[in-house]
Amino acid sequence: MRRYEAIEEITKELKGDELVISANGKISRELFSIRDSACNFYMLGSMGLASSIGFGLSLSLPYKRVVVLDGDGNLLMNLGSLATIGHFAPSNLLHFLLDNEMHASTGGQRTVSSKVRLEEIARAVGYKTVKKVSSVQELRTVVSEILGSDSEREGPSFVLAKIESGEREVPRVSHEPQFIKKRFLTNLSNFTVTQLTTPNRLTNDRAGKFVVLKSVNFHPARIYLQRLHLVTKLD
Ligand SMILES: Cc1ncc(C[n+]2csc(CCOP(=O)(O)OP(=O)(O)O)c2C)c(N)n1
Ligand SMILES: [Mg+2]
Repeated sequence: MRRYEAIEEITKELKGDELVISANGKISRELFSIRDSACNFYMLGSMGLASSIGFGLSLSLPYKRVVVLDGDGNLLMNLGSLATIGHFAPSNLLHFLLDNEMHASTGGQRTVSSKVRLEEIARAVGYKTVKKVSSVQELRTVVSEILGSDSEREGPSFVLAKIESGEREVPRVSHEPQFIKKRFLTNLSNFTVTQLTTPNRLTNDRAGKFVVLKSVNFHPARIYLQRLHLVTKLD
């Protein structure tokens, strides 16, 4: 299974409103070429941070599914993020690791993931569902189990997909970083505003999310602070 096929398989199962945070390099490029969307947040340059950003989003937006498309080089650069995710264990976070045991995007320099059992680390730190797959068929089964509409699996989930080397010629992400951020945040605000049931605290057009969260029984002050933090981080 190649990276492109793995991303195709994962995105096929998405309903369309999940937030997808993709690691930098070819992972983002291939996602962009398979399915560009306002729900995608592409890392451009900032290696290692897809899991941290996905984690922050999953905590701040517990009613949203957050999908992280990570690479072995990316995850190894920010391994502490696994422990943080395992500890806080957001049930709406799905973490896919596209593991080709190398930094393929920059020429194939080896990483240590051929020896280091990253799925065992994920299990040890507290991910609730951990799977390892190495074929398209296996990935398809696991993806429908954890992403499918009748899925009752509790996250965070970690799926390590072993992939072969081999690149498709895909264009670079042609959006500017500012555009990616703005489109992503605007889409989130639109989504939450349409989901409002009791807009009692809607003080300005950026306040939508904590109103929604209040209506699903999360402490509004806590969520509001997390949300401000998120906006600050992305600004
Ligand atoms: C701090 C930092 N170091 C190096 C790079 C260059 N770089 C971009 S993508 C990448 C490799 C990513 O590897 P991996 O996550 O395994 O994804 P793959 O390319 O194998 O799909 C590297 C080294 C960078 N962007 N930032
Ligand atoms: Mg890699």
